[in-house]
Amino acid sequence: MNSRRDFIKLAGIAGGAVAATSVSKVAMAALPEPIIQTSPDTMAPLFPKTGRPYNPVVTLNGWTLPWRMNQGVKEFHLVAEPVVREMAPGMKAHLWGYNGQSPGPTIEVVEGDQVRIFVTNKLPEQTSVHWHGQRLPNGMDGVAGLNQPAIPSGKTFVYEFEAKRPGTFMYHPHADEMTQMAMGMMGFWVTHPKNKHPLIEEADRDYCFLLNAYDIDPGAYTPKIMTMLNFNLWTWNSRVFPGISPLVARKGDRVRIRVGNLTMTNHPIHIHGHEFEVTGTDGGPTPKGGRWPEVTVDVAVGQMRQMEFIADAVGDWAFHCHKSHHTMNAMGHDLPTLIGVDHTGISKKVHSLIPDYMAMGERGMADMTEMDMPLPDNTLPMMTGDGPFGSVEMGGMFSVLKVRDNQKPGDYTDPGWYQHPKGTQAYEYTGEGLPPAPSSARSGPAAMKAQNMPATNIEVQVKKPVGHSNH
Ligand SMILES: [Cu+2]
Repeated sequence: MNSRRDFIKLAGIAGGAVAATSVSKVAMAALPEPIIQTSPDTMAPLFPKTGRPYNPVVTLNGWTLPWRMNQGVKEFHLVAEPVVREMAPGMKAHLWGYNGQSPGPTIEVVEGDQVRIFVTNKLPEQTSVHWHGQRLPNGMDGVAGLNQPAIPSGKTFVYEFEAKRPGTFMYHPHADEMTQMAMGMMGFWVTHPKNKHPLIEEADRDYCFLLNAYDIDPGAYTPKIMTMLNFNLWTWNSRVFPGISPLVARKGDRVRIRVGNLTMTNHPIHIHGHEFEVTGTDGGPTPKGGRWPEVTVDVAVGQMRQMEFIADAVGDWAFHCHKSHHTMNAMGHDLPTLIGVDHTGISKKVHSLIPDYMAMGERGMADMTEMDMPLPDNTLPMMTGDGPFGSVEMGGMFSVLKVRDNQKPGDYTDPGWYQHPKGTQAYEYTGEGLPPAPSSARSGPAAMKAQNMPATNIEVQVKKPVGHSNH
């Protein structure tokens, strides 16, 4: 939780005039000085100094954009620009984003706020910003060519509208969208309710992040923008495990987690140790009759979901996408399955030709975490993460919900590993007298008689075509 300097810089100018390039169509306003954030840390929530009060959100490995109040209008300044994003310690990506980071900063406002957003384009190509889920005048909707001319390189456009409904939203370009979203241009938007809302509870902890994905070859820095499905970095706010901050809560807290999906596939987001309800989407708060307990919610492309639960179970609980390939980093997909294949001798022979050769996956892939495999510069191990009991064997879209009795309200710092009370942890059995473990190898009943059955069971050896793309 550092790098608050830029916030202070803004506090110093709030309410005062700033000498900057003027925007002809907004006569009363000089541009608010852009605030840039270069740290990938999770920043402390930004409590509003002006306007209506609310309990702010915490953007996972991100931050909230400060504003200035100008005659009752909240003014923000977004700068679309190339950025360097650390995806996890050891790997940096050259992305496009806003104000120094990908994703861009979270914009937080209150229902009924009049909002003015200056968007300066420092990209090498034109852009625009679409305000996903907002009710606004058609000309503010941001679809280049349809609602407005695209913002040329080097120019600043102004968007202005009232934040009409409370809820969970996002923003992203609607100009050369495929390229610009593959490069990381997106951000979160939260509109808090103006008054006590019958369908919106007050949360003690309110987290938000976007699901995104990149295809960056090991050793490279720039995403391959033509990739449609076969991404190799499945990210939350352009971070992969173990670079994703834990979600911290005090026992008994009401926790809200807001998630939006801007990848090219769905993500079943799964929590351990708790059940949540989906209390809202980008369409608004979910009516009470449409809520039920879940431990996994599928977030489809272009959707947003708000999960809510009482963090009543202390511990370190995994929180992740349930697609097992999405909790891996930088993996190649073109490897054959080698479980059960005996490599004895082969490795040695190949090794004499290729010194770095390693046979992988003979017993599964967990060996990967123990291999001292030489990695190219600027990539991450496929599965990693040192937990208190060894490697967590994860990557990608994975984090930990840390619930503690003594976590102070408003404290988002990592409390370290959970200390299990004696007798509450799985352990190795070394005693005698195991209960019987019957196993079934019988064939099941058949609905119909099969024709041309082989005389005896044969083991089927399937050679799959290389490369799969249907995640
Ligand atoms: Cu996923």
